[in-house]
Amino acid sequence: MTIKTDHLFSLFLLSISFILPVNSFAHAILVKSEPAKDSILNTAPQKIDVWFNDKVGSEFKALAVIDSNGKRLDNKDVQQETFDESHLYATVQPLAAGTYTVRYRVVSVDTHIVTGKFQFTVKAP
Ligand SMILES: [Cu+2]
Repeated sequence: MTIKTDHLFSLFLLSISFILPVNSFAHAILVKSEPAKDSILNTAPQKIDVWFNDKVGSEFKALAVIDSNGKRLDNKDVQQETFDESHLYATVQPLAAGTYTVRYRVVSVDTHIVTGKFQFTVKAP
């Protein structure tokens, strides 16, 4: 009985060892942004910054700011911070009051493409 249970347990450990490294090995996750997710701002931002939990690839990176009508208002100038490869930023055109969606796409160190979005709102003056 004990032997059988131990055997099952080692099989369990073995299967976990195949699953865990995939998730723990540098799959990029957005950890911070400016403006913050769902924030309400008195002043329109001129720049959008996003930070991931690990460095991301320099290729295929994308950052877009879209208004509620679907119009793109970033300057299509996404940059990666030289000394912090987990940090991307882009400048934006003057934003009127309204809610904006930020969309991002990056390549993780584990080669997985990660996409996501969040919103922020600029208050009417
Ligand atoms: Cu991954």
